[in-house]
Amino acid sequence: MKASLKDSRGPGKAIFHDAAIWMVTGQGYNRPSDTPPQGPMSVDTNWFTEFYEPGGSAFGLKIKAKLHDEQSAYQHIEIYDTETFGHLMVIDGCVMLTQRDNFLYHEMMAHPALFNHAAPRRVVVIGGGDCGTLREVLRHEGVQQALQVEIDERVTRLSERYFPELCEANGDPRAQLLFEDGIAWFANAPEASVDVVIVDSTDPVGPAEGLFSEPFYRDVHRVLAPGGLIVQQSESPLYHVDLLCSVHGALRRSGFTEVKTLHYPQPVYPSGWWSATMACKDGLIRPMRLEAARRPAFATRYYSAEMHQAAFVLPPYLTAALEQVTA
Ligand code: AG3
Repeated sequence: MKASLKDSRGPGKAIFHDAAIWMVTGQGYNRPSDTPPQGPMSVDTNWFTEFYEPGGSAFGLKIKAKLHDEQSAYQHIEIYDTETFGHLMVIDGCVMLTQRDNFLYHEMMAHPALFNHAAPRRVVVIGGGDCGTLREVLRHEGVQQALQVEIDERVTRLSERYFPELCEANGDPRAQLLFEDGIAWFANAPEASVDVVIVDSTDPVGPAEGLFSEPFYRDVHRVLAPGGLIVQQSESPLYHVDLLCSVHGALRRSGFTEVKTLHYPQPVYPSGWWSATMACKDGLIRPMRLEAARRPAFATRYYSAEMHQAAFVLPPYLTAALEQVTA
């Protein structure tokens, strides 16, 4: 099956409703094209809702206050305080993370790849400007260098202010924060110099689109050392099967020898169910380091060796779709 990354996606629009509710709608991935709401929002009537138009669904959070609103050089960033999910970061109308549930995503973006790799020492996170993935990576004692390459410094600066717990490891001497384009960074990085690459991006539109493409994957393949792994956030296993198939095909065509998708809940994203796709530079994805995964030297809330194993078990419809993918 051949699927285009651009299938049925178009610009969305921001709508003001009763001056209290901001809705973002779109034909595909949502992109606001209107002015964001101004001024304080009143308690009780305010909700932030991300409408996912192609799925005919939405997820909303009751808002206590809007804490920040800015147009950075790359995107529109908003921070809200919610009634029940703590702080919420929204980029271009799409929910990025909340304080309450980001552990699901961040633990599953970091720990499966790091426990599937034989000895991860050099890790690069692309995107991930909120630093939540970086924090999980740095929990692994064997990691010697963790580099985060985020295009938009403002995301990190706002995370330091509104999600300080995610940035608590940023001062770790093994951590390095670069603010530049991850695609360009990989194009220039030396061959065989990285063990694990984690792509913690926004949806595959706008600045992140190139992170779901073959030229980028070919560079990642070259930069990974033998035994190296890439893991990429790969959207909803319910809504984005075409994208998942496309990512599998593109990774295989770029030289990756085994590609596997894992899944986990993420209530604040479209459909509430999310995925990451992992691929290895050579050979097969090796089984996880079971003893280490069973007794990690750090606390986790969602990740466990059993959840890791379970996350790779796919429902039959998804297995069937991915089996159709030809490299
Ligand atoms: N990465 C964003 C995943 C995409 C969410 N999509 C959406 N809400 N439409 C999150 C960054 C967390 N480190």
